[in-house]
Amino acid sequence: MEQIKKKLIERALAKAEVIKKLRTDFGSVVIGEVTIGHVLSGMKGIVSLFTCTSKLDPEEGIRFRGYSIPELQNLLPKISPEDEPLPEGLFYLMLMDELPTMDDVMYIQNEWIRRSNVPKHVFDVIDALPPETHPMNQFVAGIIAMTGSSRFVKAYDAGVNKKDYWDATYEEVMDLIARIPRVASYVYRHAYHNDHQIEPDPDLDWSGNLAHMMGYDNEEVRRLMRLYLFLHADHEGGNVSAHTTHLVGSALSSPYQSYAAGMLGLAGPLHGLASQEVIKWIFDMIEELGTDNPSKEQIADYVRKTLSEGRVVPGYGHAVLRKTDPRYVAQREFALKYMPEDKLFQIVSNIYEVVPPILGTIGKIQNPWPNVDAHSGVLLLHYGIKEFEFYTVFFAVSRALGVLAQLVWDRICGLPIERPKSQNAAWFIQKAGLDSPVKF
Ligand code: HAX
Repeated sequence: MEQIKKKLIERALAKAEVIKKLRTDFGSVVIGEVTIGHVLSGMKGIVSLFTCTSKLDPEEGIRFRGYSIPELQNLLPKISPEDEPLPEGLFYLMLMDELPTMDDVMYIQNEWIRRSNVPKHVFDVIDALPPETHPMNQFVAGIIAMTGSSRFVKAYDAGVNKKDYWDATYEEVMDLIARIPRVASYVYRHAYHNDHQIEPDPDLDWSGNLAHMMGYDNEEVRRLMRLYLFLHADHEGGNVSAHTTHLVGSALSSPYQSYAAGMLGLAGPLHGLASQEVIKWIFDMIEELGTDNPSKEQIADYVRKTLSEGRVVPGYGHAVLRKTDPRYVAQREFALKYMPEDKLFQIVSNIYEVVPPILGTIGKIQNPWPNVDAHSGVLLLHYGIKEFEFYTVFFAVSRALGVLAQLVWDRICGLPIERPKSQNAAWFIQKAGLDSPVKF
């Protein structure tokens, strides 16, 4: 068994035993109270999932295996001191629960290069789709087209013992992550560059290769890619993409299937598609106002108009966070460093000043502050990646790191099929003691 797997399972088995003990010996310990409000407002706040890769604090934001974003910007290996952390290192941290050395990062990077070959029929599937098909749909089609090479399905069909599910899952997860940049960039070139594809460069890191295969060979774009793919990798277990990947995986669907399902959730406008919606909303505003230098008053009027039309202001609000998203802050710092004069960045900065006070006056909105999606698009645009419908694909590439590291842990811990109970309206009405004017 290769070294990383040996090390993983040696440490993980002891932890998995503790999780099993919690289930068997402490299963009756009460950890919360579920109300009708919880169920009918999207189950927010119910602790009902086990995730070990990261944890989200409403005030502080995300911590990956205990480390905040600024801490990891110092602690994770980088190509050079002024660069951004290599996402390979974040994956190692989430999987192994220890900070990687540069050697560890290089091991992961070389493994992903070794496994990165994508079967030709996957490209045929993407080619068969009209180029105007939304890039997220093309991307997921490409992922699903790879299920034929599922190592998990092969092992399951061969009758593998359930205690070894994690092994085939790990192998498939490593294949999948290795192949993802090739599929994503293929979609990009299919959708926007007349199918002129660019071969991978084996000397580049995972993020650098994505930029390269898309057609961007500038070192600053690579740096942005590293930041982007680091920041979007995980946001604990309850968000739609992570929860869906876990849920589908709990039926022992393959990692390809589980990840594809999760990414269809990411493709919704209240989740990862918000990154494209933000740019669309800004461009619509510029067009409607007839200026690319709108004043704060003009922006405020446009925000009020958006709200009066019963629409959301994209990039603002969050189901858990109650402060400015540290992922927004990290991207803002990047912009201040590399593109402070950028016109759209200045609009984004003005929106940041204008939107929270307006949303804050609407009592029902729990969090008026910007989330990760409020900033990502403007960085991509600055470097010429103007096809904003593609932005969620970047998010999907990054999100693979967290949800798939967690899937390996789900299998190590032997988590069972997920199956919460639902009830009909009559049950809730009876529980509430409500005298309903209509019969259910
Ligand atoms: N603009 C207008 N209204 C908003 C709003 C916003 N940015 N954020 C919340 N609201 C509204 C909700 O639509 C809801 O209205 P109703 O009661 O009429 O349904 C009300 O305020 C209460 O919502 P909430 O409890 O504060 O927020 P939720 O947990 O229900 O929703 C969302 C969280 C992120 C979906 C929400 O804030 C939103 O729609 N934001 C805009 C879209 C967005 O940026 N999504 C990306 C989120 C981050 C992410 O997952 N990235 O991938």
